[in-house]
Amino acid sequence: MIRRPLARETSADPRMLAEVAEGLSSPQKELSPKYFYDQRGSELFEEITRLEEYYPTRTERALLEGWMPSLVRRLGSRTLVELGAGSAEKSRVILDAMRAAGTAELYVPIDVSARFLAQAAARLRREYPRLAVEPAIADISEEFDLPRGLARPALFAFLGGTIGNFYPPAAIRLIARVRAAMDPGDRFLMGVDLRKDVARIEAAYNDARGVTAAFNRNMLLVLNHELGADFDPAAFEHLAFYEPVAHRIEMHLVSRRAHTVTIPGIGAVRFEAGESLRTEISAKHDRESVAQLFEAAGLELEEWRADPESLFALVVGVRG
Ligand code: AVJ
Repeated sequence: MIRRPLARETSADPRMLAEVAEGLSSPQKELSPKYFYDQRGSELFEEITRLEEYYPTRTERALLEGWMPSLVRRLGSRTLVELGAGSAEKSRVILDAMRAAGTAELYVPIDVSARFLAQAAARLRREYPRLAVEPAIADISEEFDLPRGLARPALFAFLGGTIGNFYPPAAIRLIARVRAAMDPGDRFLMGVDLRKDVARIEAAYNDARGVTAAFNRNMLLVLNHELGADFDPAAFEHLAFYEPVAHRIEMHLVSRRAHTVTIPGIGAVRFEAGESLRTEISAKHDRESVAQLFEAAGLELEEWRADPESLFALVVGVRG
């Protein structure tokens, strides 16, 4: 009898398969943090944002609420283009400010998850009946096209501190891609998590309830589901630590014992006892490091707003 392959063996995204194969064949095994975010992973991240230890989301939100009304009025922003929009929760703070200023015309949320985007767009169209909502599906960690023909001036936004997930060359490429889509009157608004007391940062990635640990292990379930891999999440321990030279949090999954994982299309992947798989970097910044990133991408750091404790900052860049 001819055995038909399981659907999941043939439906694996070939680019994901190639990227995972490469990441797992490196001496330091590594996978992209974009693989955290399936339905469950997005829910776990939402839960993280509400944790006592995880200060970035609420700090950024307060900064947006305090600053967007005056910033958007001054800029006269008619379009908001948001990279990695997700559920578009904090986008509302900016859209409300644009509406109050009487300039809100177009919102372009960009995200990988078509479902998330469609849901968010439908909700926003109901809430902002006079706003055009034109979602764009794109993986911002790859080459992607930014929309043209926007109502000007436009505000491009990349919030949450997610720029920290990119190694510097990729971060610069991403910002340079935004810069190439900007007119001289446009602005780039970015959220960055700041360098601070290491214990405070490490606590944000090692919460007492273990939500971040579950979020970290969820990546293995994503690989099982998407690629038909046979990862046992219980065979890995959550590890998150601050790396002070590169100024970043690193999240790893550490194999508790020597074992082998099988991934269709890749084969057997061996893990030694204590061997780690890096799942995320989250770089922390200061004014100087942001200015450097911007300059390398052809932008000038125009404005900087941090909270009173200097936990998190919103920065604005303009074409240099
Ligand atoms: C959404 C990428 C900004 O790096 O802090 C939260 C993701 N990882 N807890 C971050 C995350 C672990 C988060 N970003």
